[in-house]
Amino acid sequence: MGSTEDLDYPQIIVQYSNGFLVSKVMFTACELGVFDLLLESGKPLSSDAIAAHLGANTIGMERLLDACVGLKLLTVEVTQEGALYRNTEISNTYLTKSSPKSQYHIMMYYSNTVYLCWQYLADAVREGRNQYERAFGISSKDPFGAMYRSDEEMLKFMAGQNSVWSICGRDVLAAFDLSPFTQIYDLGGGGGALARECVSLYPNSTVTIYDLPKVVQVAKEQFVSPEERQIAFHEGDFFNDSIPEAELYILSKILHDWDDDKCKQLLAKVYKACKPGGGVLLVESLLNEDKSGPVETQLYSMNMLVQTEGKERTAAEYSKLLEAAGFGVIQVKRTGKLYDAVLGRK
Ligand code: ASE
Repeated sequence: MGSTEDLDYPQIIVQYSNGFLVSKVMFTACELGVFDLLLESGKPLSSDAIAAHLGANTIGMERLLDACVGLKLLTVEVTQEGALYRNTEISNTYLTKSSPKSQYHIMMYYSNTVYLCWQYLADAVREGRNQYERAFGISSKDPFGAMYRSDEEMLKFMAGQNSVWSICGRDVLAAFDLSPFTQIYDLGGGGGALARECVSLYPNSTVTIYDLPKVVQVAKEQFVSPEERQIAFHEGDFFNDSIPEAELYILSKILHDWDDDKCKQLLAKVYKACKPGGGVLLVESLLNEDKSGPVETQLYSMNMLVQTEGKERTAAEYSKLLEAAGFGVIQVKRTGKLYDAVLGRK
């Protein structure tokens, strides 16, 4: 590239046009287990060996591997026995299933669920609403009813959301000193990865994951072990059921699912339940005040349009919602990562 852009070959247009091809190559290599196999094998492998191990076609696999080399997700070394492929450090860390920082599950959710909704992005923009009816033939009235349309879908979503906290959880929880709060509720805490980060960072805290009964059931079965004594559960629907008293409520990627009215309704309930001196921590990806970026957040906001009833907001917009519910002394911390933190006090 460079400052003198060739107008007959506009880099930005080519790059953006190919963006979905790039995503799908990475998602597919993950899904087929390419990175897992190369990690486990401990030595570089030929495309034929990889294809044989993964039960894939040799021609297809060689092409996928070469594209991964182009994307710098693999490296290739040409030897007398032919080309041998190995993972990069980034692939070992983020693209293998077993890594503590694995992003595998969120990629599977993007590739197999989010991707299908994005087929109808133009319809979403025309209509201003999510696209579950077109994508899956199910009612879009209740977005979480649609997102949790099967146990399998719910599990994929929970695992996907969990993987984000393995790389961003610490930053959002360390944005403020939360050590004065020991009794914490994580509303919509799902698979519990953020709760786990919280009790590890604040050893005197207990975190109760408040979520729908079927979410809590799966969280107990698959994500949180009974040995994790500082993590508890509460089954309920936070719009329709009562919210117990606590010192701190975490709403992590909750408000972005809902319109302003629903957000105000929920925050008013949280304010009522909150102990005096307590607070609410919003964990969200913040838009710039003029909405000029960050581009990741703008794209997530498009995703909220196709998948939910919500949107990504600016710090001022979250502050207004908090103030409307009664919260004062609102502090905003941008982490420089995907998710930021906003703290309101009662
Ligand atoms: C939600 C978060 C997500 C609801 C639906 C979702 C994510 C994907 N689908 O609360 C994670 C954030 N990623 C994107 C692309 O928005």
